Amino acid sequence: MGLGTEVHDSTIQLVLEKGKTIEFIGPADITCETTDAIVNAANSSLLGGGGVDGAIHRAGGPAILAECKEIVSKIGSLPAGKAAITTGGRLAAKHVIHTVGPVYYGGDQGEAEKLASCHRESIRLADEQGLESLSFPAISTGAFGYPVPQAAAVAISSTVGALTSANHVNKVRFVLFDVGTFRAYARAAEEFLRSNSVSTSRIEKARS
Ligand code: AR6
Repeated sequence: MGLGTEVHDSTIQLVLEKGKTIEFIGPADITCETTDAIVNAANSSLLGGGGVDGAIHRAGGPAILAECKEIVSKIGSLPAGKAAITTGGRLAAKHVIHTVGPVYYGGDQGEAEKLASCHRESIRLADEQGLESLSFPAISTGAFGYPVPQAAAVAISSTVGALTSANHVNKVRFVLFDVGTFRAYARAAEEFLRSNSVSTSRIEKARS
């Protein structure tokens, strides 16, 4: 396993096969991202809320909520682990992928599988639309109470799997709002490399 280390302030990159990358940045605001899509940590109503959901609707404007309402009128509500796509409205990102993380009830209520599904379904949906890049927040780790180190491990392993089988998506960014969350995701990325024999993967750290 090649382990490249170059230092980058608050940015680390996990390099997978075929040059596909997973980047971790923070502290940073996902509403400023210029990836093709950003992922929203929504709730099943799709009608907005606090945290990153509130920030995305505020920054992107009413076009996002209008499309969310259309989706809800067709499907009723979006279950945990599923994803749906709308315009990005006024955001730099053209699309928002809304996914619903699990509420954390202690870890034995299928939370990890639902959180993994959020990442797989979001990447699959982006790939179906021919998108090449998307950014995730730390889904479920705010109001939904998922412990950050555990959420990070699930997010990373499911993202590596989905990104490896994607045809169009080649870059995933985790945009972490506070330094503690950034560090936990960075540690989980290093731990993932140590415990998985993904022979061509490596981590690069660089100072920008
Ligand atoms: N950019 C990036 N990350 C952010 C931002 C931002 N602008 N703002 C907050 N975060 P949460 P959840 C981080 O609570 O736990 C909402 O009301 C935040 O620091 O937004 O999945 C929804 O409507 C934390 O690390 O999402 C749902 O009802 C992470 O985003 C519910 O909360 C997730 O925190 C979803 O809860």
